[in-house]
Amino acid sequence: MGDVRDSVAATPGQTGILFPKEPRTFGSGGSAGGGVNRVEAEIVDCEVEGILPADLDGTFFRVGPDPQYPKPPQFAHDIDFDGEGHASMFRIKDGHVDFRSRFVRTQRWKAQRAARRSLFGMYRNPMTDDPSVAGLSRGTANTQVFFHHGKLLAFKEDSPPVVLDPTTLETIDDYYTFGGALQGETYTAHPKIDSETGDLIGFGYEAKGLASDDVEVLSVDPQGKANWHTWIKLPYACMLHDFAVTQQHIAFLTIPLVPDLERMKAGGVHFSWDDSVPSYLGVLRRGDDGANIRWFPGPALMCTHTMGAWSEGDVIHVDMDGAEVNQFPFFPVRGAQHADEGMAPGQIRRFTVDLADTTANSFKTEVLFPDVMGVLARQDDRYHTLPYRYGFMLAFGATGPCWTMVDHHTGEKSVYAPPPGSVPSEMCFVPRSKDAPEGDGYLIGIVTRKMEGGRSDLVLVDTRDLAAGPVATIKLPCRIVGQVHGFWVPGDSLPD
Ligand code: V55
Ligand code: FE
Repeated sequence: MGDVRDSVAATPGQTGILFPKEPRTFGSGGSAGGGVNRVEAEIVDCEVEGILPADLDGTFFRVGPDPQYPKPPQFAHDIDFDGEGHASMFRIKDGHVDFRSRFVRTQRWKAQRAARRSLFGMYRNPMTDDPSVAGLSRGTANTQVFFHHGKLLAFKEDSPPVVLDPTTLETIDDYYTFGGALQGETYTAHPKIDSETGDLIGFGYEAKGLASDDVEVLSVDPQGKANWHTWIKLPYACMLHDFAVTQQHIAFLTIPLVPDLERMKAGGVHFSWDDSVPSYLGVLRRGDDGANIRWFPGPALMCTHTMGAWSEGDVIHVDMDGAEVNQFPFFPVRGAQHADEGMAPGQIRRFTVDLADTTANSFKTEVLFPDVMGVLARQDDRYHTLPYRYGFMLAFGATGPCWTMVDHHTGEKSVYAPPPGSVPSEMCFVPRSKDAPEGDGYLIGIVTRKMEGGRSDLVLVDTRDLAAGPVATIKLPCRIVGQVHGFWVPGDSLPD
């Protein structure tokens, strides 16, 4: 056992638990910094300003990274994406809102809890781990949550899902493989639910080990039973954060962020930006053998999130947010220590391929709504796989960050811009009722009040009039844990 100062302190000379103050460090600023929360909270009957729709019944689940322990000094510059998953939920029913948050009890969280210190080194770099954790899952479950076949699944794209109790957020299974159907080591944070069949279609990349170019595809039915499984080879190993599913096809757009074993051996993060590779759009017919995937090259683009996707016969359309530069500059340029300079927000990009055109040798792409700059594209989740009309984005408007809704039919857009000093997180669409038309309902999400010590509110705005501002504001007495993504589950599919 080494000197305790080597293991807990990111600040030389510090002997206890203390996160470093320096910017761009893991947990920078600690308890005062905003990026560290660590409070597992419960509030029965939150304060509500305004009127919650009386028939609104469901739970808004969300998850994000929350550092459990500071890293030792040599890893103190690790990135935020490596924080332990901390899930939270707002149960809304009969005009009442109950809030709860819990760290996900991942294998990693439990090992660190027992040791009372950080044991996992840099982001997705097992070469930097404490030898005592060899063989444990590195997954943090910090990226997204989905509810399917009665299970609340928490995702991190480097590991299999973790199952949580949808009522209490207690961890039920820290390594869920869909009953053995998932054969590889990873599962995406962005599966899709087919609105027609209820199937959950997902994939894992780097599925056969660190830096592998193998992708596993798995579809399970509404009972969680596998109904399609296949393997795909990528043109090059890379980050595949999201994908697209239509009624006929699945599609992957490669991101030029590549797993970099040299960087990992040197104790760095998992990915480097490689500007020598193009992006490829790979399209595979659903149910087909992965060997039959067709790859179409095109300009290098970094597209992180799918807004919507559909097929018309042999033509597939995929809408994603993305930019022509590295949007994650904390992943440096390959062979260099420095990041790419251009930290540009994304635009909505439509990718189109006609599979009937046997001469097609590249994907077509165009920018939609050129004046909308943003990230974290979403849609009415009931329209995954189908032609769709409305998209949502966390956009950067004239007055700062805002929620923007775009109408692909009319070309119109509408905006909810919170007051100055208020920073919205990603939003989630809530249908007004089970059978409400597409896009008719509410946007729900956290707004952080910077002038009130980072206090958090959950805001509900009506999609019929976003500019009118919140219908209801669920007011919390404190800052709550941050998030990457959130997911709405209607009450009738939740246990009582
Ligand atoms: C993303 C987030 C991640 C990650 C990879 O938003 C990609 C994109 C929170 O962790 O590991
Ligand atoms: Fe994501």
